[in-house]
Amino acid sequence: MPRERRSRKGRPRTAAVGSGSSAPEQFGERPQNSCLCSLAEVTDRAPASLRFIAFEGADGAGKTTQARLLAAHLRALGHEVVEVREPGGTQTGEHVRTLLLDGDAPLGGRTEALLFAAARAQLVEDVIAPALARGATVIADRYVGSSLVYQGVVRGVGVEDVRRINEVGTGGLMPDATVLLAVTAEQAAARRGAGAADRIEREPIDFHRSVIAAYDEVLAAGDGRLVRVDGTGDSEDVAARVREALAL
Ligand code: T5A
Repeated sequence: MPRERRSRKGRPRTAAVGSGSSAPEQFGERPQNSCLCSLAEVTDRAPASLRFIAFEGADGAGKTTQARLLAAHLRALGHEVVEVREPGGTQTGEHVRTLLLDGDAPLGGRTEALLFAAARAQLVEDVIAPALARGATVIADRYVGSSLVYQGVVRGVGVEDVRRINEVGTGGLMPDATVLLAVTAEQAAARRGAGAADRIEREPIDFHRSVIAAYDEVLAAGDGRLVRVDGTGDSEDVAARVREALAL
């Protein structure tokens, strides 16, 4: 199926989701198994407390699609929903996105980490924190988990350093739930197709395999409340799994 990359990625996404969000120390640890698990297995909080939800996964895992489907579901239930995507979502963030993904200038791993965190800091200040403060629900297409995985592990900057940078950038604001869409690197590449690829999407397949392996390690270690959902199959089937896993 042909992809509409420009329309999908070309606009800042800050449409109006319901507010609670949590500092990292509030999160419980995920069980040690790596099978699909429901939120009920990792938290005793009621679904009503899910005000900040992040989608994570490989490039092409289906995050954007699922973020939109979940936002539509919550809006149909009467919630105000704010969708954000990273990097970007603010004027400054979109400039940083261009530098990170479309530029030709060499970028080291630490530079990448700092730039992603800078874009995120602006997004938290301008969009996410105000939305949560007024009671909206925020659905993020990538958040801190992406930096921990891509820069912390795969680029070799170190998870703890990247975590510290992001604690400064976000003021410790972390999602109530992080949905990890599980697909293989080959499935994600097939979904991305042969269209225009950004600087990171052009990395070889081994890079994307490392990303997937790192997600399992890093997010399972307790960075946010993790819900791992099978991302394969039809988008509507995946959306139903996401809602079931979040009890929404
Ligand atoms: N990055 C980002 C970092 O290194 N550190 C960070 O801190 C952050 C925030 C962002 C890049 O920056 C990196 C990671 C990324 O490389 P991006 O383009 O904004 O780049 O983000 P991607 O995650 O790469 O976005 P993609 O759009 O490529 O992937 P998605 O959002 O996972 O997938 P989606 O929903 O756009 O779907 C991709 C295609 O598959 C189809 C869709 O229609 C679309 O064509 N599709 C399906 N097809 C079949 N079955 C399904 N179930 C499908 N779901 C979607």
